[in-house]
Amino acid sequence: MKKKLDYHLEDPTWCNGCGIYAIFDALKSTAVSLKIEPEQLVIVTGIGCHGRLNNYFKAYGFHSLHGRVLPVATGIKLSNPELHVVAVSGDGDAYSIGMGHFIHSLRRNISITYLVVDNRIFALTQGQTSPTSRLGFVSNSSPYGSREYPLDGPQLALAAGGTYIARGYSGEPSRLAALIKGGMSHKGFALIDVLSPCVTQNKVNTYTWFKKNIYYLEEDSSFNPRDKRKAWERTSANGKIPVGLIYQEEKPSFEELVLPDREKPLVFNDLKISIKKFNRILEKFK
Ligand SMILES: Cc1ncc(C[n+]2csc(CCOP(=O)(O)OP(=O)(O)O)c2C)c(N)n1
Ligand code: SF4
Repeated sequence: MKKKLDYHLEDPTWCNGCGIYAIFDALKSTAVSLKIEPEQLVIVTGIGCHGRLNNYFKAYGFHSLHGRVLPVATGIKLSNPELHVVAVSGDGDAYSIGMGHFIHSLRRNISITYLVVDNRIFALTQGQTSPTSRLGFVSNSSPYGSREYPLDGPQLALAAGGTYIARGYSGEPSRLAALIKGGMSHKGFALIDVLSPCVTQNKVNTYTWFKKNIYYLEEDSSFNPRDKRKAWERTSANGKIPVGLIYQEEKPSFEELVLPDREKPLVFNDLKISIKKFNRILEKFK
């Protein structure tokens, strides 16, 4: 009898109502529908509330440094391209300290699924303005209202050569799961920026606010996610926020371009090292 796929490790402890629960569940249901065994999946997280996601998920996990999710995920993917690598960041982690890695991962088109938990605030550190907070947003770090214009992750991804660009909403878990599934099945870098209410620190961008301020691209027959110009228009327009698949194209992935030049990915190499030699190396680090 075939065993049931089970990714449950521990019950999460995010605040009741936190949008990250929906992302966690959507990732689990995607892994089930793609029939991914826990040992075939690696989840790399940054530092923030989102960073606890891999603590609760039965798969390989790497809780990395703030803003350094993508270099770690890149190393894992190149060492063993057979693994599914999912990277998870907050909007601070991805679009502030981790911005350089974000842009370079996009242009390289490495096959990593990148989930950005976009709650428009630095949540774990108790509520500071983030790169996606709106102009005038009042927080602990901007008590008189933010004087910085926000950035748009999907729009930046489009400009940087992204090949799968989507925006999800954690208030719509089944649509979110479909976007994650599309990203995990895509060859190349997949960004899913997820609008995700932080019910404790952000009292502006609530579920009610998002419901009023988003629309679904799949309900608009004039939109085609293969049309880059249309995708640019939608991500740069003022007004309601587009949710859904924004853009997709096919292009060779980084691992396809890089690995045929080497003998084999690292993980498949037989290290052929004797215990004696191994101990001699260890001695050097004492
Ligand atoms: C190098 C470094 N700088 C700053 C911090 C402090 N810090 C921890 S979490 C965090 C921001 C978290 O915000 P975000 O990435 O949006 O994640 P969230 O908590 O909202 O999920 C910061 C600045 C850190 N841990 N490491
Ligand atoms: S502080 Fe915000 S982001 Fe963090 S667990 Fe609570 S609701 Fe979620």
